[in-house]
Amino acid sequence: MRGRLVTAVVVGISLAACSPSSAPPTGNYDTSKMDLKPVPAKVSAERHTGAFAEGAALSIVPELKPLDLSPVKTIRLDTTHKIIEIAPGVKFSAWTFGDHVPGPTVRARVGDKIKFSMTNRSDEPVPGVRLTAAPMMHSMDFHAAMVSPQDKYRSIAPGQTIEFEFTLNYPGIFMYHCGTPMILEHIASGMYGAVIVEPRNGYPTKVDREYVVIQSEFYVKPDPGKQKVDGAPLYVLDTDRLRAAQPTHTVFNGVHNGMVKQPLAAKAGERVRIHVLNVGPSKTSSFHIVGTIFDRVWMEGNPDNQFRGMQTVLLGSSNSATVEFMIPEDGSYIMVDHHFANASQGAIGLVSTATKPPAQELEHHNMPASATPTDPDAIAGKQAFESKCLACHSVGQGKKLGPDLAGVSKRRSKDWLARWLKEPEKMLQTDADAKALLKEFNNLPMPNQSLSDAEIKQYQKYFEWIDAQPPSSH
Ligand code: HEC
Ligand SMILES: [Cu+2]
Repeated sequence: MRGRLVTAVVVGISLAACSPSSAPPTGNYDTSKMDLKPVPAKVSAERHTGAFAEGAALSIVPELKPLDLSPVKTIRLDTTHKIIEIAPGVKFSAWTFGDHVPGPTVRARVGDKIKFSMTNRSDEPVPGVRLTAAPMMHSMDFHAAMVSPQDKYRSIAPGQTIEFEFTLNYPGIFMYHCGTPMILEHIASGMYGAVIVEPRNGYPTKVDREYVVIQSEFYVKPDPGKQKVDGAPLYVLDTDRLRAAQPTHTVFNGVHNGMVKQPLAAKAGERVRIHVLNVGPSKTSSFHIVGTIFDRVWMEGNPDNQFRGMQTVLLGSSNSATVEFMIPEDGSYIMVDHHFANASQGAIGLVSTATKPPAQELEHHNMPASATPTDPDAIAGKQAFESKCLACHSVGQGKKLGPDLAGVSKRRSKDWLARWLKEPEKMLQTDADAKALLKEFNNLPMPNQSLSDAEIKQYQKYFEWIDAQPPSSH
């Protein structure tokens, strides 16, 4: 997908010394040398009309461009209201920075100055679907900055522009987000991103690949006003679920199972660095990668906060970590929030050595378009399967994270399947066939899908219908 990415700056002495305890600190923590005298912000009625995101230091997740060496980084992130697809068929009325969710990643290093500007363009139609939420006030809060929030992070009205600048004093991965009340609603609507600040002299290690993974929650419900997008229901923020901290989707980089469909590429023997930010707004992340161990973990993205040999990193809301690990052999290494209730809501992705992503055809129906069940239960089962199960299963296209389910109604009894769908975790403890399956699938337990008996019946009807099709159709 792209050339090898090698961190350009390597400090000879810290490499030679190798152990962080004998290496000089990578941050310069002398506060007398920090910029603690920012200039006042400027708010104007000038409306910017060009691109919604501008600046050489920006990249779109999961990509991370190499460091732009200029000491002053001019960036623009305008706010928009637009409809984004957070899961197959779930079109959500979002609020954005730079017209992306998550917003573009800023990459810079300690000592750099960020010259930031933002026009509130929430009143403009954006390309694509024109049906968007009402315009409103927005603001920008950079965790990477040390400035007066009342001055720099103030809310601006649609059509207004705010400009301010700040110097990066500490290395790390810092969240940015909208700080306009209700902040919870602005974050849950999509207004967040990351600033990655390298140590002044670069990182102490070299890597072959570098990526950004941002975890966040969505809380959505079908629009009570019954608005539609391309014939499908429009989804809007569910403020009851939001306040109860009960997300409907927990995702990496803005899309349910997004990096299962498009895995992060790597090769056997390579060293990979991932900058992980947990946005929340309300859940923790237990970030884990099945099949490898984090050689180094830099909490909050600062190499001075180093752990070695970790299996999982616990990140509260707005916490971050840079993780580095080796890819031991060919395979698909599964990134999950090891709090599996979150993983089953979509916080799953792959780092894969397969040139052809294993799950490329996810969007497409597995059966010819003409083959559609007629039984209402089987139809409901098919639809539910396509939105909830396709991330891990195919029908007739081979293994993914879980088995190919073609033939499953023949190789398992009705009763076995019903018990499995109801309580896979219990079956994995008690049933020999389930245990064997778990072993075959890299000890990744299928998360309990919290299915009702009625839903289980629908899946079973769908599986039975598949297995009744003539073999040529799948
Ligand atoms: C996060 C990935 C994941 C999701 C999502 C998932 N499964 Fe699974 N499933 C697995 C894995 C992995 C196995 C293999 C057993 C194990 O390792 O626990 C499995 C096993 C199964 C089996 C047994 C297959 C066999 O050959 O006996 C069935 C049936 C099944 N899943 C159905 C479903 C259905 C229906 C859904 C959607 C409601 C679903 N799964 C969602 C990962 C998943
Ligand atoms: Cu906002």
